[in-house]
Amino acid sequence: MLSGENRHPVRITRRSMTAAALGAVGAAALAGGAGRAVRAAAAPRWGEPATRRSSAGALSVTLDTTASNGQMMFNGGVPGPTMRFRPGDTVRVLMKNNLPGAMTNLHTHGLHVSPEGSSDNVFQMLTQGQQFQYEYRIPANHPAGTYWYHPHHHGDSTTQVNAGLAGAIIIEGGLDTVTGVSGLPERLFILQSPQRLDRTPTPITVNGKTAPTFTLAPGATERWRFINASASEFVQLSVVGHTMNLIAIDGNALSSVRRVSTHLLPPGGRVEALIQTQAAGSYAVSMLPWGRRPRSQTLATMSVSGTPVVAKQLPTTLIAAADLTNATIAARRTFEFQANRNGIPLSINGRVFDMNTVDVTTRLGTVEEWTLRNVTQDPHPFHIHVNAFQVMKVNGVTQPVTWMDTMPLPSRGEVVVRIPFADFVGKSVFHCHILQHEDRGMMQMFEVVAPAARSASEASCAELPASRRAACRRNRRGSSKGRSGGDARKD
Ligand SMILES: [Cu+2]
Repeated sequence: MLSGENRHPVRITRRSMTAAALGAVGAAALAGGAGRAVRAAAAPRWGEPATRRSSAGALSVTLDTTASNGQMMFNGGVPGPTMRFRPGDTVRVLMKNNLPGAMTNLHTHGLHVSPEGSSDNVFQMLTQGQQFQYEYRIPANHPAGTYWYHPHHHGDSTTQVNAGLAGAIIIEGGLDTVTGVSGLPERLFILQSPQRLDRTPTPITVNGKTAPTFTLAPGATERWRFINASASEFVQLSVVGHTMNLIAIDGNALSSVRRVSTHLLPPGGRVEALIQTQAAGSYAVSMLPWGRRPRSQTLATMSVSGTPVVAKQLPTTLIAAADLTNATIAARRTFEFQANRNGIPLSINGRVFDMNTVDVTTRLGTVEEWTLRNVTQDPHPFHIHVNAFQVMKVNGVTQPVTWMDTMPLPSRGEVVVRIPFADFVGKSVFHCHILQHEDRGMMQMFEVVAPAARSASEASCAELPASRRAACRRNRRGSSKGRSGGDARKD
């Protein structure tokens, strides 16, 4: 399944990627640093991928993956089509693998759906020429918000995401009906970082374009959705001269608007912000230098011009979020994200990902508290499939109620999260969302089991003669601990 000859089947030449990534105007855009607008005449016009919207509770989409000129495409485009649907819908995606010599599959990043069968099952693989019918049953109470899809073939995720395979998912509802958000025009920024073989920085593209421009009237208000669909770039977002009024992080509405001047978007992360334009002028939507990364770039240029409009009242209160501060904690676990430990380049708790090993077993319907410790200099974005989590503490500091599915672990820092394992049993994964790290094994498998499964196991001890019951239970606890990850403790 992970044979070496299938690892890097598509040859991406420097020349082809340079052409694809830079285009005729890319060099000019690169020269324009953060905070400075690029020359409008040289920049491409704003554009967004086509949208496929559900109707009568169903959406059916075909995603045909192909490769040419060093790019990989869904249905011939980068990024792929945007899927829009509603809680309670059934979404069917017929995925076709026409990548030469490559295996692939599909992950619906952030969706709270079953990880089994034909749903968000990252263990499903499609060989070249194969097609597979995915079917996602979206729960009626699924949080509305911004999600995305991309291949998750372990060992090849970086190549395929870098080469262009990504697309947006928008679940309608939630904030769409909140006063101050309802009815606002939307703008979607799918950020991608096309790969070059020599690893020199390539410009981050927005919806497949390098530094596109758009025009808004002074005083206009828009709802912007950002998706960091790059394999490894941390994007310190900023809109020069403007406040970002954050309303949602990942697929989760905030309880109240957060007014910020920058927001760190890790690879895989999403954020929604209301932007109200200021006086006429040209403003960069920028990636600013962050941490040890000096890189900056104008992602897009907003031209504010024309007849001013009366600025709308921005909301303050949004949607109250669940708070697990007082939840009953079924288990506490610690995971260390490690580099160069015992000869292993990248690991979690000393292990590299093994397709045949369940590292963590959790029980359906419980909440666990995980301490995520980054003992390396590099930040690692923690992402867990199927279940979002509440961020409790960052480096010991208690956080306002915030739900995420992709969380940067600070350099040599520690994050405490609480994860409800609700609704779905089955095996899935958590990992670093720097996909190079994931491909090299900074990932673990977890399995959510139904309470009945554990009860049956425990009941088998009860059936034994009294003299052997205690030893049976000790043994079961021992084997359960050995297979349930790091240093699991039960409350
Ligand atoms: Cu990492």
